[in-house]
Amino acid sequence: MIVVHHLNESRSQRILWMLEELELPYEIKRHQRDAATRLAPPELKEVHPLGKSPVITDDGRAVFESAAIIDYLIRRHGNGRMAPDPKTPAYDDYQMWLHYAEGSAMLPLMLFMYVTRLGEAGGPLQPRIEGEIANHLGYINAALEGRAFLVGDSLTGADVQMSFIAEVAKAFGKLADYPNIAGWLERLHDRPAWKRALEKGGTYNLGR
Ligand SMILES: N[C@@H](CCC(=O)N[C@@H](CS)C(=O)NCC(=O)O)C(=O)O
Repeated sequence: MIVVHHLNESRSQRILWMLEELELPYEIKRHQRDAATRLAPPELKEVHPLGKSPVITDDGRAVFESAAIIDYLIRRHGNGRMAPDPKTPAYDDYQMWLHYAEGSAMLPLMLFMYVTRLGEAGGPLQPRIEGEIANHLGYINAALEGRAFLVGDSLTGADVQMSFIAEVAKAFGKLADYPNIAGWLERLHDRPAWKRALEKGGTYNLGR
């Protein structure tokens, strides 16, 4: 049985969504952020030493890091669904999106969150951070021009992985100039599997 270690209001929401899209049986083990620090509780380190979420267990081992989990679920349990054929250029695109989300696009958004907490002291860093956010959101917005999904004509793990970038950007009020991202996110939110995952995951207020 696949077990998802789900931290409230976190990246593990996209793993619940992924599992709902694949209609796989799974269990949720819930972990609660510390109300003051927003950090994960120490017991998550018993699942994997980093103590981060998402982490899943399956077949007696832990798999961590969102993109690796998405890739694992699709390869091991997808039966050909939600990823292009590995021999096609579409698969290369799919892999690039999987890596790009946390490898590049998330960084300026995280920096924005932390530097904003510094108040005035963080001011000198903000123009550079805003410039990078615009660079990444502009790129994603252009990639979605005239497209329903990031790769091909149907939902893939790339959309699931990249959705969190859009979630965070929206929570930080950064989507006004990026209508393709905003529309794509809205369509993802309309999917029955998304709604089921949200119901199972509980509160999902990002940006705090
Ligand atoms: N790049 C990792 C990030 C994992 C991560 O930082 N998760 C956050 C939740 S969104 C976390 O566990 N935060 C609590 C903490 O750091 O204690 C992934 O995508 O899995």
